[in-house]
Amino acid sequence: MGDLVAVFVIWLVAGGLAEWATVSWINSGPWDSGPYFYVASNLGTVGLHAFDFLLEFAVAIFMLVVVMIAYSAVRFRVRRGERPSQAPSQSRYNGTFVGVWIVGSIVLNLLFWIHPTASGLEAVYAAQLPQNNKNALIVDVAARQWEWIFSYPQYGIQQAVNNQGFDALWLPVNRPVEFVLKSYDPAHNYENIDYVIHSFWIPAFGVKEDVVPGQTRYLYLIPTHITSTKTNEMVRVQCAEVCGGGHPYMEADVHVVTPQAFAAWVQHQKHLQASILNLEGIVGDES
Ligand SMILES: [Cu+2]
Repeated sequence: MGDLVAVFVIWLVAGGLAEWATVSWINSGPWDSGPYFYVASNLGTVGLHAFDFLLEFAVAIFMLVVVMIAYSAVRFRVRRGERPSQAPSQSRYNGTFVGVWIVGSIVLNLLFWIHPTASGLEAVYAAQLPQNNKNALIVDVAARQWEWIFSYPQYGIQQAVNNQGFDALWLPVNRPVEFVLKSYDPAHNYENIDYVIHSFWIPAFGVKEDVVPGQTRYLYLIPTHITSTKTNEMVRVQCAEVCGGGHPYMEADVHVVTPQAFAAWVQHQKHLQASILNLEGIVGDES
């Protein structure tokens, strides 16, 4: 009995210290550090909280195992020169302990199924309901071999590009976004072309959705922090389904900016688009 109390007290102290270190790590510095990866959306935050919660439990259980092993190794060891009959009794099994451990594990797993598993899924499903994404910014995403093309139908932008002409995804912070995902090639309307499956993945947003030929898929999320690919590589669109030779390079920069900066960017895109259409002679010269 004395040994059980001793193990419990040591576990309280050592486990408390480990827990304190873990929580400090989780909460260290700004939102983008800590044990989990870079998170910048409402969906990513669900995963972040699940990870933090499970880590705090895992640390406590890990410390219990470490304390039990260390205590037993020291307290019940056979000393030098001691005959086994003089040493503390050695046993291989303890039925009560095994029973308690199994029941405890089952109870913990059931609790983890409720939280963070079911509660997290509930949060993710709720985040996908259109009524929870009022005034959403619509971004049409065309996945082709090997490029992501972003159109903003509400703003008349056909293909958003940066100043170097590469596709770029710009989003205002804290406004819901509705991605409309399709796999097709708006630039080359070949007949009999075999379009392939791509996967729309933005690591920092905690989402990945397959883009399947012939299907239109919808994905809602809310960017929660002003950031960009330059700040952290996790903030980028990356194809996550092997789709041919250019698959690893099928990426696009992402910029999450203030509403004001987004409005300015929209004007810039419209201007860019008008000058490109002019160059191509698609829009007649008014002069
Ligand atoms: Cu792809």
